[in-house]
Amino acid sequence: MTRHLITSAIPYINGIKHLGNLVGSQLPADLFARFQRARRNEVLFLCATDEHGTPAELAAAKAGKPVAEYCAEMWTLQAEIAQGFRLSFDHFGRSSSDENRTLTQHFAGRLADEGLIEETVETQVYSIADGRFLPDRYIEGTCPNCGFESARGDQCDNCTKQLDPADLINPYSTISGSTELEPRETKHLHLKQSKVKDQLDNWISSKKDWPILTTSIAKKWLHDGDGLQDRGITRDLDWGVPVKRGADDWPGMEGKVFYVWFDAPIEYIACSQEWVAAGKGDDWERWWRTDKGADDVRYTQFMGKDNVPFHTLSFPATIMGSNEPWKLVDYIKSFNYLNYDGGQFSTSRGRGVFMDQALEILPSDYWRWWLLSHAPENSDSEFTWENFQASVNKDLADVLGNFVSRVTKFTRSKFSEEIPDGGKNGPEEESLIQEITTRVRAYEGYMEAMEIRKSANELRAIWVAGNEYLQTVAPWSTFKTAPEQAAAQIRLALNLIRVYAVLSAPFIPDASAELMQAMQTDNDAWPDDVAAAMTALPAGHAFAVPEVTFRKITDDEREDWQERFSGTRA
Ligand code: B3M
Ligand code: ZN
Repeated sequence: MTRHLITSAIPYINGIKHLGNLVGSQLPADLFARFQRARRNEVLFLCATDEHGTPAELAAAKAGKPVAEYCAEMWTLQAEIAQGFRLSFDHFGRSSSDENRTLTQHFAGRLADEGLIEETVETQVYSIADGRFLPDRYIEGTCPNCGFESARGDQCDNCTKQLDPADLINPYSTISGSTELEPRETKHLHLKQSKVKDQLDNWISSKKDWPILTTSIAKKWLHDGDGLQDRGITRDLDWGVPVKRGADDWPGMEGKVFYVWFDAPIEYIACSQEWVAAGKGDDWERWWRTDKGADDVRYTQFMGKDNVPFHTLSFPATIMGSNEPWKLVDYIKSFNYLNYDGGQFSTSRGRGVFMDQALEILPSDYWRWWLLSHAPENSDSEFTWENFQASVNKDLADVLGNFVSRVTKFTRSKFSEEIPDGGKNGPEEESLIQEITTRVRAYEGYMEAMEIRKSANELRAIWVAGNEYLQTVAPWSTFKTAPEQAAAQIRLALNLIRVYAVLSAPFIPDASAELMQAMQTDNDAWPDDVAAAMTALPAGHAFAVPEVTFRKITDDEREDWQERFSGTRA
């Protein structure tokens, strides 16, 4: 049994995420967690909200609420929507937790003790109109790297380069729009990432199996231009983790907070402490401390490509620099972007389908299937309503749904609502078992490797094999001349429904649960031996004909939704 620690990038608290966000981190992480649990491995799957920094402050100001109150409300909302999508986190934490505050201050203290923190008096952009400094998202301008016109002060959304507000060309305040900005001096802490550069470089070079998307981004920021830059890890903001050196005050840093990207990844660890505090687990150290057994843990992170620099460089620099036995990530699965109907999903412009809206129009399985089977792994991919309708109608309704419905209804009409006895497997049955065995082994391999599209393709092929078998042996015809043989065919097909439920559960958990219920079994054992799995439900075992497992999306609905989601969200 392997122990899997799995984290998804923690979504910013400011508002509800769109489907592009979902498919880039939380959803594939959930797929992997569910698969590992199904294989009977021990899993700790964590996610949280990222509550600090300018995104939270700006959104709270816009909502006219105190930021703490805004965050508490949005956490509840995000947790509900995550539940709606059946994201099976063992804990959904908050980066504003006491645990994260203490741990973040602890790391800063350790880094300072190791000589990796430099106190600098630096020049920051001050807005005269707003009467304050403008860190990160409080300032926008043209990206010096790619020319994108609304690059934020901390990162360019277009080319992913990490930026400093002072780098921006034609900068303006996002609070007031004012361009009346001036440089002013302020004291800050810098993390001397350059001192751990070689260690980071060796570590990343040793990860031969990582996706190219992950390593290429990491190597780029390690070696391009001036190489790895030291990073400012504090901000002139009110909201965030107060700057302290462990439990001690940090002279000269009063009234400042840590940069959101310093404390956010530390929340992965703090979240496991919150999980214990919530009474859901009793030992977080065996997941995170290599001196407490975490050497055996396999740690996988899921994230969109824009988050890769922080997870391959900044956070590992914190961990390595602390010189304490913390677990480092073993594998980083990163994603390209999902586009929306000829353009980009955009939170700021409200463009695309957002998680709450998606659940209002269709059950989560429909979205899970489409998003995962079209995950932007090797390149950006695009959501179109035509494609969504076609995939759902074909894969879910025509292939899987139709198989289940034909088999169960035929059995009920010609036999009874029990698995029929008599007959035995012939060459057609043996060849189906062989094909499914080959495909299940391939499916396991892809799932283990987090090759999501390939996994979905293989699962679809497993569903198709059942349909083709049914078409070939045609039990409805066999029944007329050789009812015993029809009984054997049907017994196999009914057992296949249970196998489908088990294999499909990581992708479509609700439908799988319905199928298990229809087959009146809680035997969710993985088909390690497919031939044996095909006899798990014996003759005489009762079942029920399930309600329509998947319905089709009509052309009218498609047109209606396309129209409804073409503009910007109110
Ligand atoms: N909140 C960015 C994002 O939601 C950021 C991820 C933090 S992961 C530690 O894409
Ligand atoms: Zn750029």
